[in-house]
Amino acid sequence: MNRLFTVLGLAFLGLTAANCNKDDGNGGNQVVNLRDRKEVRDENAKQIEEFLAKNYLIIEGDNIRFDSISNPNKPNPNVVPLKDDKRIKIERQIITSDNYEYEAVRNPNGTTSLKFSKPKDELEYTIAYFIVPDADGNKQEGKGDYISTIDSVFVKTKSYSLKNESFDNNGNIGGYYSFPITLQEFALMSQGNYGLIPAQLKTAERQLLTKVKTAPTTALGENGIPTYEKGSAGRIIAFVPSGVGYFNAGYGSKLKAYQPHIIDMTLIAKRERDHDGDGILSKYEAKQVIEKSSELGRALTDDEIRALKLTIKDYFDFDTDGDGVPNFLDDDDDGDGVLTKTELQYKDKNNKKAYYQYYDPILKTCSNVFRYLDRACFPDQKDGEVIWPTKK
Ligand SMILES: [Ca+2]
Ligand SMILES: [Ca+2]
Ligand SMILES: [Ca+2]
Repeated sequence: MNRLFTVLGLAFLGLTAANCNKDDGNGGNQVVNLRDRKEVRDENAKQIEEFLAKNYLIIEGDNIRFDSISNPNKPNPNVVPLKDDKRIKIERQIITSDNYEYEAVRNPNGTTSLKFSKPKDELEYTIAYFIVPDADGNKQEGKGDYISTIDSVFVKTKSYSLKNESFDNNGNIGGYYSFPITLQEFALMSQGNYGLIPAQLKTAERQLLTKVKTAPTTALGENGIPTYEKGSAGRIIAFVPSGVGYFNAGYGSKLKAYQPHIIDMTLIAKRERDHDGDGILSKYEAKQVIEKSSELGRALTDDEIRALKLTIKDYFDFDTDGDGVPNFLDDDDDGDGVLTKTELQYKDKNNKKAYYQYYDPILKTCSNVFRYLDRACFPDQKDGEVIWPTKK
């Protein structure tokens, strides 16, 4: 039986961690009573459509903003509402919340694992968005790579209320965001090193980032600031209902509770993760990816993974041993007590430790299932050597 951490310090950590996943806004204002999510969603949908009909887009080089048609700061008779603006194409994407929350649980063997629970909000939300054009009218889709929903990202953000008031931005440089926390980050946090834990974007924000690509190359300039060719990073503006944004928390004095927000995001770079440190990149630890790779006998390319249209739910749903910890966060995927990393390991011809790739047919040691996913496939140990059974 797993039991919850009872050590006071660690319980506090768990709380802090869970709070990171919630709609806590951190604007410092009072969190108001919860309203019905569906009612708020429908109200927000109307507010966003109204915004698109009553506001217009101002492009001044890199500076993109909106203003009200009926009450503009600088009256201009030639403006068209956002919904009719030919310079952009407003598209819509239906999403559901991917706010998985976690708690730390102690295993019988004294180790700690993270138990995740499904998002409580299962409503579908429609997100209006557009890819931001540059000064020449070209869509800034990004010239680098698409991201997987579980990659960490380096993004420049600016957030606005529907009154066109900016309430948050992360500066000229951008910031590093990650979801969910990796086991290594969790360990750091448990030691009190919060400074090294990346921030999280709101659920709608991180899902919408999959619409654009990173800059093709980024270099670290002075002071560790990533530099990239102007216009080469993907840039997207999304209109976010509060249910998949700040919800009842709002943000500071400018974003009231239950109000939608607008986010302008520039996707600069991504970082692929191995959340559980088992030697398999998280992007591969989804059922559909493993199955296809098993069939082809090779790793899937990023394009092939993208074609599978995986959401973060697909990653959370893949739990081979059914212990509540998805494979991408589980360092022993089949729960046989042998770490996945050990199951991938072999000695090369120089007697050095080496690792098979996750799709290597040689890992079908006992059956047609890779041995790190087959609980019945268990090695012997002889004189400190791991000895695998031979296929029947
Ligand atoms: Ca992994
Ligand atoms: Ca794993
Ligand atoms: Ca195992």
